[in-house]
Amino acid sequence: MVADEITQETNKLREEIETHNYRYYVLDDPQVPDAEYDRLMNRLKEIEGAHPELIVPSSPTQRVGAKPVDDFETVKHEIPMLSLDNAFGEQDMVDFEKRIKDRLKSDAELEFCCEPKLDGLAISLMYENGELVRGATRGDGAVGEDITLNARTISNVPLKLRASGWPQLVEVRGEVYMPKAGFEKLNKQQAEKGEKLFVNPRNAAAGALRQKDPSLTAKRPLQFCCYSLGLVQNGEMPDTQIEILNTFKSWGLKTNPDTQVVKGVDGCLDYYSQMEQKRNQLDYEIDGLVFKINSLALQQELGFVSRAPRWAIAHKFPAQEEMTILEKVEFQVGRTGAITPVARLKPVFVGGVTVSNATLHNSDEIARLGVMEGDTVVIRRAGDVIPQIVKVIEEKRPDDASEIKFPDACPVCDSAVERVEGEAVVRCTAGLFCEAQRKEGIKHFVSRKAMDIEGLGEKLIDVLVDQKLITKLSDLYKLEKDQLANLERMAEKSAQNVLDALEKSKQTTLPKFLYALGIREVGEATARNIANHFGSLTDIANATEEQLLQVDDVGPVASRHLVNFFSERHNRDEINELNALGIQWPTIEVKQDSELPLKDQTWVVTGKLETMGRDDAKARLQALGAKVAGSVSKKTTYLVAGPGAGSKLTKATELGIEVMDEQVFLDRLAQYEP
Ligand code: I6G
Repeated sequence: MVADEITQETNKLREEIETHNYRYYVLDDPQVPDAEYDRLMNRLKEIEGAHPELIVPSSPTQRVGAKPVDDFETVKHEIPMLSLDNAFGEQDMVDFEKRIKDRLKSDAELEFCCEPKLDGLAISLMYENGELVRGATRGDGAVGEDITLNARTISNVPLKLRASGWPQLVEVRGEVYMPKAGFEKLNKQQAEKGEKLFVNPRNAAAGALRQKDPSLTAKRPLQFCCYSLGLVQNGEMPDTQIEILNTFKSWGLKTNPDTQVVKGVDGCLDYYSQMEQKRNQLDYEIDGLVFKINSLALQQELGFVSRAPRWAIAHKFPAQEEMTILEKVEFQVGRTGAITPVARLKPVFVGGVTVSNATLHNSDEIARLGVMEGDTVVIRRAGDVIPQIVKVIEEKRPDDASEIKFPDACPVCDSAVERVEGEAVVRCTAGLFCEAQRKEGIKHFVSRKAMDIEGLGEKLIDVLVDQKLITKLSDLYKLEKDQLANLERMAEKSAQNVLDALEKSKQTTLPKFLYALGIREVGEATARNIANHFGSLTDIANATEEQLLQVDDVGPVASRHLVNFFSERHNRDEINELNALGIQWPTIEVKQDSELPLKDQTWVVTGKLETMGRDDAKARLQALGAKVAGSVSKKTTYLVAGPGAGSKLTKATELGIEVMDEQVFLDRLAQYEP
């Protein structure tokens, strides 16, 4: 190839890669599969390898590669990076609006630009003639640290701005953060390597950004989202906050898709309610919302007080981390015999609720935290997740703190416990002879997604097992009305309701029955896939590990548990007994992939679903032959949108794609599912 052609191909590759980055990170609408992106990147690396003279700092290959630094240089912020005042409730917001109106001596309606407040670290990015020339931390607001090399490794930070019209020098400010999924993956890797876990995504992001070796920062899943303008030289910018954000977006910088302009404090409070609902579905953590006067002219008129603007406020959500005392640790035995330590805490208000228990997972977690009974601990409750202990405040340890000893026998049945090589879990070895496992197994069997036996609540099951009225699943169907009616807090009517529910549950489906058996690693979606693949319980029970591995979603561990379960004589006898008592289901007609009803369709699921998790929805669609994609495009056939749906819903509406709510989705599934 002649030199000119090589230069042309290099430029074309860079442009294509940047466009894909923009579509992926800014528009949330990838155009090509990852493999194609990798192909372009590899080709560019190949050319640059052969022609190093063509390498420029803004090439997408040049994000990583710089050598570690000894120390970060300091950077003086020409315009200080201020902090925001906080509002902790409605009254604070009302007062905020009033202060503004008083200061402006006007009662005219105000327009606010509202954005989520990401829980990360503020940084500044300086672009000169459209090229990234400097990245800096906020530091104390006046002086920060030069983290240019690390900022360059963040995949959605443009090394070169898109479009045109940028001022000769423009400073973009925003937040570096670690998305929840990336944080969880990182902590899993840390645990596998036996290294220290990060307390929360913010700490993980802070650690990553301050690495002296940029190649380490590059390995961390950091993202950047911009929210304000700093220094501008030789150029014009729009005169409202929202237009500035839109301009940033057109330059290829990520802005928050949930940004809105609202009127007055009532609009701000509505936005707060909306985002409060949506908060747990976001794939990043936010600790509140930021409200800014939209007009820059009014912002200027309002000015600053000490170190915060008068025209902006952060309306904080209730704290997700709090300190409390771990009073004692108790051990619970689950359905599979796993013994879980549960921390009993001095009640503490965190993340909007009072928390008095937290999981400690297993003995490794206790060792990792170095926690003792009596310790002061930091509790974290993020979203609907079970509260966790993230840290021990060792300085506050009392003299009488006591070591947490893992039991060497089952706390319920006193049988031996075992710890399987390579697993962190300690299990009771007694199986269904252990009362706790029996109770949990029965509770699982009757649960809504399994046999769905209404009226047989957890307390009633505890009593039935304690009084030896049931020892195995089939005993449920042999219960008599008198036995039930004579129990405490039961009467004729409630006893009859339980019997009716038991009778009704006898007509079930194969996926539900298989799930109800409570085989380890066989969740609802897996059970459904196995049932659809084999069609009958006899075929499932006779399948080998290799045959089970053919099923979507079934790995070696699940297939081993399935084979073990069905090779136990007492399990087969119990199933026969349940069938003899009238439990039945229709056989499923096994379909080839090409016969599946949703083949050739692409679905996207967004927002919160009431009756199932998004993973379940995905598995159910896949079992019917549909492809399930992560983003909406022209190829999308249907979008299922639950409450809190955001940009995907907007996009689907724009593209004229059929959108259905959860009820319509369930009806649609019911048409096809066995
Ligand atoms: O810390 C901040 C988070 C989010 C901000 C901020 C923001 O806007 C969405 N905006 C400003 C102006 C400042 N801090 C100082």
